[in-house]
Amino acid sequence: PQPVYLSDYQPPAYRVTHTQLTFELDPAATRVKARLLLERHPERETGLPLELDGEHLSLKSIALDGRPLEAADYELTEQGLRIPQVPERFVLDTEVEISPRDNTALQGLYQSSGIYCTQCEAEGFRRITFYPDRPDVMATFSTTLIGDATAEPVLLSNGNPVEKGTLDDGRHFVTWEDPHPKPSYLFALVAGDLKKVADRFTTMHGREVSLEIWVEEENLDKTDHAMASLKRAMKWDEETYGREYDLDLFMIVAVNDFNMGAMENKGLNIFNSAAVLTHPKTATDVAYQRVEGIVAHEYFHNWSGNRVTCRDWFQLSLKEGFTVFRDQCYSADTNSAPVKRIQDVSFFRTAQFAEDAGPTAHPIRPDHYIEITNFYTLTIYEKGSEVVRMLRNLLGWEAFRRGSDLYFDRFDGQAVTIEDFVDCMAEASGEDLTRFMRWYSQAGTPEIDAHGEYDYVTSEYRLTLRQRTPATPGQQDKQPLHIPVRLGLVGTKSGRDLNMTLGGETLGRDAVIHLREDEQEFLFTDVAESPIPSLLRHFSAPVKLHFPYSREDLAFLLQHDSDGFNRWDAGQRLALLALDDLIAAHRNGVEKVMDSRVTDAFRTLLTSRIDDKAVLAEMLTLPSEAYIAEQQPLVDVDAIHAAREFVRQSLALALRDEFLAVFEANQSDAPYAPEPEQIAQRSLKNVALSYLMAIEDEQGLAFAQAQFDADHNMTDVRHALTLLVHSSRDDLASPALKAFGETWAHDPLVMDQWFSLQVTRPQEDAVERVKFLMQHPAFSLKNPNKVRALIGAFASQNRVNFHRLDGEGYKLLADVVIELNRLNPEIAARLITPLTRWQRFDEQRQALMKAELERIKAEPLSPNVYEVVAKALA
Ligand code: DPP
Ligand code: ZN
Repeated sequence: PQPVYLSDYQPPAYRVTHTQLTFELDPAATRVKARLLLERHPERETGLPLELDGEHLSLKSIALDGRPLEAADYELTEQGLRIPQVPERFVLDTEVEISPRDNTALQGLYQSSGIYCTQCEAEGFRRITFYPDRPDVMATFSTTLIGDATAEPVLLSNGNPVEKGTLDDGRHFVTWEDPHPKPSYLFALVAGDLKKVADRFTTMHGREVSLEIWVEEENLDKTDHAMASLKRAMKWDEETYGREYDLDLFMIVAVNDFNMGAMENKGLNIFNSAAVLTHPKTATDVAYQRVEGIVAHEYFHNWSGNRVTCRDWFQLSLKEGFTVFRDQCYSADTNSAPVKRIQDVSFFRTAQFAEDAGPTAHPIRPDHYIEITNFYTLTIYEKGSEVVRMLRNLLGWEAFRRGSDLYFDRFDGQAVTIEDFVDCMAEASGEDLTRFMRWYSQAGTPEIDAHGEYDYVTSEYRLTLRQRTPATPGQQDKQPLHIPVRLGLVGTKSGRDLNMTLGGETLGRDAVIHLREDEQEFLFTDVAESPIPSLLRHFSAPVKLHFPYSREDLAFLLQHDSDGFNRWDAGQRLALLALDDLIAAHRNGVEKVMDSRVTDAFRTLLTSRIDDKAVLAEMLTLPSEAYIAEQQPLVDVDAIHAAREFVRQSLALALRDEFLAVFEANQSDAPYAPEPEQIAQRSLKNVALSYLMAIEDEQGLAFAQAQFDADHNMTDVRHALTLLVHSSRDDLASPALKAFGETWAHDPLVMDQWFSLQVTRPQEDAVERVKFLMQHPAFSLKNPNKVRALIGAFASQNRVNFHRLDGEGYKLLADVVIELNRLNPEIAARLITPLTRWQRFDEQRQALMKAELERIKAEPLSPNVYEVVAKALA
């Protein structure tokens, strides 16, 4: 397969001004009639051929300006349709046949549990009809759906329903009109036997909007939270960004088989059921928060993505980075802001840093790709969001908001580029963002080496910052970036932020300094006492920061830093230093000794009064094995696991009574609500229970069993069950697992959790358990949620077993990838990720992992899987 290059971009030769579609639905033989009004693009020359994308389509008829075309008038290829001679303006009619039932790739039109639905981003529309399937072709759409009145009582598409009726043969139809010009990737249809929950929203200018969530009948009681989240998000976007909804109807549909979390189709968002359905008995707090975030994310796309869209797929982060930033801020405003930031950064530093350090590293705006679905990545989304966040912080909220207004205003109804966005920000603020633009083109995680010196005689503090970005595939030389470093100087005597004066200018006690060159020195004068610097507060830039903190420094910051985020981070750094020693001890076969400074720090945390229980729960959580691995030059999964378990057990032994007290103080019988205070209390209680279970304390076991039996809410039940299943007490685990599996056999989303918690078990038989569970009647390789819950969770969260030295974990993953490559290439390509990180492991594992990659590469591969495997082996 050939790559596509950003530098080759040209506007399309012809654009579509209006698209009229008629679907006659049938599982194996759906007919799609398309009437396209086409005209030459004003920037392109006359006489060019018309090239339309089209895959897996069987052409039944074709006519130009009403005249049927002869076979000699056009060419059909695997990729589409070409008509050498067309007029400047014309009407093209085509009719094709497709088979939704056989579409296991879940791109284009497919059936999920009997429901017809679509997924067109990025290039799925070409599996529905012949079309210039690229985001810079924006047309109004009118869509007629014809279906069986019994099997498909509900027929939905984008926009507003304008006509409905019954045909002579008993079938019925609905016609939808979408007045907003949109690219084909935002097209959607849904048809089937669905039920709706309806509500209303009145916009800031008084538009009455009907809100509908469509689900299978048995899920009607699981939509409250999504609906409440939607209304909050609509209000938030009006208040925060001045963005108002623009149709009379907004619909969300839940489907069981979906490659992504959800999709922002105009007026008709289609969601993975996991990202919309909640009920206290079936969804955890984490799931509730995820639903809220995704509902908001897709809604926000109505402006950042739909009204203003991307010129080409290289600009994907234009809509995704900005929209992730918007949804993160929304969630921070509606829940605990510090915890939201801690969780986002914690995930980012684990997963995105790993992506940036691996063979698939790419800039936020890539310059080439083979398969665009491989680029829905943490770099495009999360790093893209971090870059927008830096812009907001550099410009200040007000100038940033002016820039955002200008952007929406100037480019409404257009398909634009990342430059267009940043130019609006520069124009609205007067800032020069030329160097800042490098964040979009340079891959890799910048590292800052910092050191500081305090001069008691002159009361000066000299801070030196040096930046470097390691080479990434295809990008050897790196330029210095503009890195905003937010900091405070914490006095070692007072424990307070000291006033900062830099170059004669008073900065205050919390400020941002700007690193633009390879190396810069910052001389702070009149520093009242010897300070410890608190750097990169709030994670002010997506970089790795190295500063030679002593453990005493970190313990001090953990207590005194005024920035909650950095207080948490000091605790993480302190734990990492202790873990380093223990990893070395494990490797060298010497006795492990717990660092008492960590124990003391935890004791202080457990006994001091911290108002935000959710933050406290995060502070009591050790860095994950994956994050610890990120810090090691060579990953030793067994040593990391052993060291982390040793710390957990040591803490539990030393602080048993304190954990017990925290657990008991935070029990509650209050009816479940996904409210921040309750969520905080539950997470703190459950963290404490995890420690008690780390030593299989009798009382801990009793609490876990009682929490499972009480069946109060899924957060507590699932946590208790996980602890039991991950313990050595099979006598307790087996009956609980069995009972849970039987109770929830009918609920696919709960069964996903049942699968995951079993395959993340650290015991040695995990590979065999995955294989065994793959035979379970509730499992299916065709359902992406099941694949993620079973194989994805095993490979990414059960590190000791995935990396088993007999290579069985790798082999299992490769077998699944090979099978999925035929069924669903997008999911197959995603699943390979853990294997692509082979360079990080010892030689024996490297050889085993590479052998599996080679075995995959020898298969006839989809472009998706080929691209990832080729990069991994390059
Ligand atoms: N549905 C995916 C998202 O919202 C792709 N646009 O991020
Ligand atoms: Zn998105």
